[in-house]
Amino acid sequence: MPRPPWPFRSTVWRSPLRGPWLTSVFGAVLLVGIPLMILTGLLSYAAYNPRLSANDLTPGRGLLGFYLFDWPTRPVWLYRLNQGLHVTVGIALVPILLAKLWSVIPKLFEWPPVRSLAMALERITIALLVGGVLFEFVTGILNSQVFYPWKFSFYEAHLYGAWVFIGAFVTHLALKLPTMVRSLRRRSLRAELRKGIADTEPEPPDEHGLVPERPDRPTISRRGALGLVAASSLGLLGLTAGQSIGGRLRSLALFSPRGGSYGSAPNDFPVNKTAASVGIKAEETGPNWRLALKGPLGERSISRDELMAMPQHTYDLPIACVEGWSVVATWTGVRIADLARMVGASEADAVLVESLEKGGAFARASLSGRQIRDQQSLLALEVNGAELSMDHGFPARVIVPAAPGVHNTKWVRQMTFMESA
Ligand SMILES: Nc1nc2c(c(=O)[nH]1)N[C@H]1C(S)=C(S)[C@@H](COP(=O)(O)O)O[C@H]1N2
Ligand SMILES: [Mo]
Repeated sequence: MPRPPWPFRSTVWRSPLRGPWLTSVFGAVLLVGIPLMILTGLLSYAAYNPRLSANDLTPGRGLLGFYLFDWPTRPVWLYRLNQGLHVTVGIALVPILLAKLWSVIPKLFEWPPVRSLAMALERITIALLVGGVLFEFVTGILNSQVFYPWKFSFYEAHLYGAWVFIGAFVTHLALKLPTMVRSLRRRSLRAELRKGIADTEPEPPDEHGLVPERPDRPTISRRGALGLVAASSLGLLGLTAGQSIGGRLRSLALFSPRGGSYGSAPNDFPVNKTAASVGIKAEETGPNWRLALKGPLGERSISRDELMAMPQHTYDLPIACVEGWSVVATWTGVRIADLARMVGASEADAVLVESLEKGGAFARASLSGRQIRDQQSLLALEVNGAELSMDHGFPARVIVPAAPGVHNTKWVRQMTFMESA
């Protein structure tokens, strides 16, 4: 038989650390982490209430929306927790994922690539698994960094990619779980963590081809390798979590693109899209601004002074962005339910909220009947005891408990209440 090309030679991959036990240790961590990613990811999608037309960014989702439900408004920190976990844990899983891939490199370069039908099926699963996980992590992380170098819609691609990955993940789990449990039983983690480099022996030869035929001498102990991966993961966690937890930790969130300053004190918290960047002009938000309300009783046009004269309510509510950052602020304004009543829409199932912003994916959003009727759902006029700043949505912006940040439309121009969406 001719010699296989370079990466496919079994003599290329010679780390004495590789073996089913090490792979299974990383696998066990991912077995906790990946299902958490899947769960919070699917919940995040449901939180968008994509059954309301203005929110549907995946027109072709078909059966993938089978589990969608009416996203609740309590507890108010629900989306904040969900998305904080999704993004923070996702970033912290990167070193573990890379270590796991490193540990199985010889399997990815088997030669000949396909020997039987069973092997062909296994390799297709692996291709979807590895391709899927890399696609999901790369698109997710770039999105959390507010960086969109591609032409496709993140929202659609991340959802479709997730389902491809979920299918491959479940298959992989069913095939490998017994091996994982067996391999973990063979060696004690505690004993391994006591061994230095001098005692680091290769694992016994295995039928999976992870242990090299001719192992090199170790350049790091297994303990050292596990420690390096764990420290990288915890380091990333520490440098990310502050963007969702807030307080003093926020200044540690070096991986958050939403650091820095956003105006003077009460309004100094992260901004998604400044007024200037979306072309909001001062004359549109000045004394001539009117809020248009539409409902079964017809149309009303309301000035800001008239809104200020209505009963005002104040609640502490988070803005929680899909990118993972969140911040709790004290919002004051009129209840959306009170606005609904003014146009005879107390029973509305949905409201379409439109911004002064022209075009742009976030210029409009729908809220559900439950969100309209929640007494903490506000059209806010003030934040933290001060007038809303231009960047936070002056003259008026939506704030709804437990909703994704993107549904808290800023610079509101018009609200259309509908009996049936
Ligand atoms: N009109 C309009 N409203 C908007 C946005 C926008 O770009 N345009 N961004 C949304 C997103 S994605 C988030 S996370 C919140 C952020 O609110 P903030 O900028 O006041 O912190 O506003 C939401 N409302
Ligand atoms: Mo957002």
